[in-house]
Amino acid sequence: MGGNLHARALDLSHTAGDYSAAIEAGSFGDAQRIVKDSLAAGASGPEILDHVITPAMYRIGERWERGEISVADEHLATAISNRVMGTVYESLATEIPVSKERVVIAAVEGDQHVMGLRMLADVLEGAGYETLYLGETPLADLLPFISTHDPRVIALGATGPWSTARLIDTVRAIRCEMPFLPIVLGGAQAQRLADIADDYQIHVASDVTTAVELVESLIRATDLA
Ligand code: B12
Repeated sequence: MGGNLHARALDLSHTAGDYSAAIEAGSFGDAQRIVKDSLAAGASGPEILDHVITPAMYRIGERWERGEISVADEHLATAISNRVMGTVYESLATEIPVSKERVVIAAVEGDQHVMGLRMLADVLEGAGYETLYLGETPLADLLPFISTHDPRVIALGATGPWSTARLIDTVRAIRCEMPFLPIVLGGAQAQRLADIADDYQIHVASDVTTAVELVESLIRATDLA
């Protein structure tokens, strides 16, 4: 078992390398084929999202920061990954539904990094949840939206360092109006809030695989309360 897991991790790191090369070369066809092959070889959709597409996108960011690729190259790689996620979604949607509960998913105002949130929406949707995925949303609009749609969980994303204060404001605003609504946070800035998680009763997830388990356990805990 341990050996299999090790082999799988090794395979996925090779796959991530190949996938990086494909999106850096701007080839949707190659990127799509690599992901299809990996799914056919037994990788799960969430594994592809967390361990293939995500690290490849981080590499795009590093290369852009070093001036090795242009903004246009980054946009192309992002667009390819968004298209490939459609293929991953098809594999997720075949899994047996575990819940029909509603989850609202949004990026905080001023943060356009939404790919991780879309991954979360896809994986939850594939597991049978009803997801309302908004992308980046002004706080003034998010609060009434949550009140109207009454989700079981709200998931918020924040990536850029400029978003930390906004993330805290958003959490405070939600807590003020909805003291018991479970809040799940993700993205690079969310990790920085882990030490104040207890104060605001928030839950921080590092990737979509753990986020789905977290959402499930939060809903179960609310049902028991
Ligand atoms: C693509 C990209 C963009 C795109 C985003 C398009 C889109 N539709 O998302 C665009 C072009 C808009 C963009 C703009 C900018 N970007 Co940008 N961008 C990136 C890049 C290359 C990839 C982002 C991405 O999609 N990653 C893949 C996703 C899947 O990873 P992830 O978000 O971490 O998600 C995973 C987990 O964190 C988790 N997760 C994520 N969110 C959530 C939420 C919940 C609730 C849960 C449970 C889990 C979860 O699940 C995912 C799977 O494991 C990153 C590099 C990087 N390191 O990420 C830079 C990066 C984030 N950008 C950066 C910068 C500087 C900018 C700009 C300021 C550039 C500029 N000068 O204009 C602007 C800011 C725009 C704004 N106001 O937000 C910097 C941030 C610097 C820093 N110190 O952190 C980075 C790190 C690049 C770099 N290396 O310098 N960017």
